[in-house]
Amino acid sequence: MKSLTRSYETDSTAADQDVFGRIAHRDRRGFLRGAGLSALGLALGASIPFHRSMPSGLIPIGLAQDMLIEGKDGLTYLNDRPVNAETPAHLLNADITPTARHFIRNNGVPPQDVNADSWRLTVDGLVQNALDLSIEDLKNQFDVVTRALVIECGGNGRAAFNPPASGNQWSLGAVACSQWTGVRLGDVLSAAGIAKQVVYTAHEGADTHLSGDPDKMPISRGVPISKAMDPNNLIAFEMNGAPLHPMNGAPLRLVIPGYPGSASQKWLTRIWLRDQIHDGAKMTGKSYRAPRHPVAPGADVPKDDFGIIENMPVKSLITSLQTGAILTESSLSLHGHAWSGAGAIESVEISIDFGATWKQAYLSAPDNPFAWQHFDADLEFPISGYYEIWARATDETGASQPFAISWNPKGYLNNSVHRIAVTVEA
Ligand SMILES: Nc1nc2c(c(=O)[nH]1)N[C@H]1C(S)=C(S)[C@@H](COP(=O)(O)O)O[C@H]1N2
Ligand SMILES: [Mo]
Repeated sequence: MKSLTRSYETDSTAADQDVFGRIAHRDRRGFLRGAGLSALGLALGASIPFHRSMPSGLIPIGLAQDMLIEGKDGLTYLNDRPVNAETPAHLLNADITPTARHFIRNNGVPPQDVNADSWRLTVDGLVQNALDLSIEDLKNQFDVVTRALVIECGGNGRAAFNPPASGNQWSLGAVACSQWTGVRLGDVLSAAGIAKQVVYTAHEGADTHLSGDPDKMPISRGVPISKAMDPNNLIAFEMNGAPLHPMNGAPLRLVIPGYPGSASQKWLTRIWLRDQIHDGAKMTGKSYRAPRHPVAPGADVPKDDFGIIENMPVKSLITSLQTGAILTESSLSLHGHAWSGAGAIESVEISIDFGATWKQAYLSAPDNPFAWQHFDADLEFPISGYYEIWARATDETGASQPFAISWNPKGYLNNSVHRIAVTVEA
């Protein structure tokens, strides 16, 4: 937990909002009120009989160690301001990620007013007719579709970089495949009428900058117009059959699968069509950029060698057990998921002998493009001892997962082979 203590020391009201979002508030005397209280009770595993006496700015010790956000379960919190939390891989075993297990990656402070009835989305810039739509308008004027779509943060896997890269030290769990319901982004852009000069989209959300400066946005990214028109992109108002979770962009967000998660603007208020590559917050400098060619770990890469990250790489995740598992039988049924921003997964292979031999896993077809696919393998361990289970996916372009990390200065795109260590005591 990086700054829970610090933020409570400097501004406890803001800290409460960061921690609990809009679900809790302090009353005039500084006591915690509202739904946040039950979340707090939940976090501590009990109600708090003397909560009325709990002064403002006092960090409940039980919470500082295991901060919980209502509606989230089992996440590991990397930071509280902004909130960043990932899901341990072994808690991602479900084929559709439950909302409670969908990671949170915030760059700023989520908006307080997230009323779906009054929410507006503007589509403007180089369009024939600018649109100003309510969520009801979206539902009434466009096809409503449901798709299982992967969102993965560009920095997922950064914690394994050596030399380390600064930024959230994600291990493996800044990825999820929820079921999203919404309208196709391309349909809405077509309705606005795309001018022929358009090359890029620009996305804006209602969250605010950590500095409190209203003129600064925490993040505003875009995608090439050709990517924007992919029929798999959604403007989503539901996840897993319910309204979006407040931390995942309620009431409206983009879901642009295949690209880094940063393209999927949360709390979406505006899509602006531009005749140049968007230059909003975290579009410029080295944000979400990587060297166009492989570089040695620790290399100092000239600025001009960086390119904007587009498709996310092929990747697999073993989810049915975690490192440290002790197996009391010599056989094991393994389960996990595989995905790629470049297309469908063609195969997943498993090794239990440090890559000397590989066994094809059974691979499911995707529910729809950009849904993750699932693999199953029955493994047999010859004798008791220490084993590593390795998983390696290959996508339809022939791309596979490397053993070493494709090191880059900002710590993006780590898709090295997933390894789990187990001990067999059969
Ligand atoms: N408005 C807004 N949209 C945002 C962000 C943000 O901070 N603000 N973070 C982005 C990043 S970097 C990622 S990886 C995804 C994460 O989505 P999730 O928090 O729902 O998992 O949201 C993206 N959309
Ligand atoms: Mo991200």
